[in-house]
Amino acid sequence: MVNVIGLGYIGLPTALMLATHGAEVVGTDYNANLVETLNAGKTTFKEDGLDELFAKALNAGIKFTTEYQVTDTYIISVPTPYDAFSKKIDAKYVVNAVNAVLDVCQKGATVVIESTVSPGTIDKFVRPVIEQAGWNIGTDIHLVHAPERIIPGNMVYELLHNNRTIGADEQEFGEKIKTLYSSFCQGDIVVTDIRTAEMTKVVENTFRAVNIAFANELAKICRYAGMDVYEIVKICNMHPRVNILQPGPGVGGHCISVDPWFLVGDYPGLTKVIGESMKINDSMPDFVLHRIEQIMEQEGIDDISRVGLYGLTYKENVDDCRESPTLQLLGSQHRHLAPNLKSYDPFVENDIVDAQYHDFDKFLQDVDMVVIMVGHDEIKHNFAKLQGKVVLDTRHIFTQENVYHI
Ligand code: SAJ
Repeated sequence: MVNVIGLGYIGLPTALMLATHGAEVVGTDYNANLVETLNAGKTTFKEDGLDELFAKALNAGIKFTTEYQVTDTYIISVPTPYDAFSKKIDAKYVVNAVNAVLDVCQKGATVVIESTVSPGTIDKFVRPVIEQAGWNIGTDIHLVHAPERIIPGNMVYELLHNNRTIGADEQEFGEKIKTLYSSFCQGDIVVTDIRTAEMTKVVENTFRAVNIAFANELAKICRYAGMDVYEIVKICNMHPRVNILQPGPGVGGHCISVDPWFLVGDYPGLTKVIGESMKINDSMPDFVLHRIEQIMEQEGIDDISRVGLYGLTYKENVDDCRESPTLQLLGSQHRHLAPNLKSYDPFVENDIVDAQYHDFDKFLQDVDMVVIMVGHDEIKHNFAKLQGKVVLDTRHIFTQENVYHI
């Protein structure tokens, strides 16, 4: 039996995949409300194909509980936030989960850490906890790190098709966990050591963050110099060895806006490019705010409460608002410039900010200018509804003459 600890964005789909591919799975989460919701037959977030997978997993016998199970294989998939000041990882959820596993597990158990951790976290925080509890790593407990790589919005597909990395102290146990993931994963699975697995995961997200920062910096240069950044990126990307990502209103989510800071926190003197890239991405919501002011002046709009932000999530077609550029913009220190901005998001049912709308048409009625912060399909297919509005499209979905861009 596999006990998956942490039933969030990564743990839940992973548990469901294992359960629908032959493993006996129990999912454990300390959040009793979440467990209750799952036991009531409902999923806790929206994701293509997740409800169908959930139904199949229930049929296959998956169980959800707040209790840790007595078994030989644990997959820990709990959050790894970072300290906003020191930029270092806060490993407390991982450490607590490992401690709770040690309270119940059998000798010889394999503990897989699936949470993203900064390079060295397992050496620094996990091994000491196990050793202090009197367990011998390598005989009593086998440690494995299997970081996920799936992209929110396409998780179910990517769980099945992405290549994976597994880091283990002992090849034999790396291969054992490779076999477990191979039950559903059709991609290649590389087995390496734990520090390499930790580092590759963070490097992958850092690569994307730096590339987006490069695109964002180009957007600033092009705005200053009166050039079209999208045309320039498009043409450059026709070169066989150039692949620049898209500029945008900032970087959100719990991965690309977080993981690179782990490297900056641990190697402050060695991370010039990475640190500056993160600052550029973090500066984009304010850049959008200033762009709004410019356009308002140009268009003769003098009431900021007639400006509405479309999209509160961190990217298109997901309901996740963590670190979202829109929330960064609304929380900006320059917010006094824009105290009454309205907002709307079809994926966000709860009220999370002031002046938030839940009806697209009502939102449009109450604004003269729409700032597209997120390219949800809803807006992509509804350009006609924006007729008569001033539009600032930070995602470059619309290329019509009268649409403004960042
Ligand atoms: N963004 C841009 N321009 C782009 C692409 C993205 O501004 O060209 C913005 C998005 O709008 C969003 C943010 O960046 O705000 C991050 O979105 P994303 O789609 O690039 O990535 P995430 O955070 O949803 O998922 C990433 C993925 N990592 C990589 O592609 C290297 C995913 O594979 C990881 O599993 C995930 O992080 C994770 O959990 O670490």
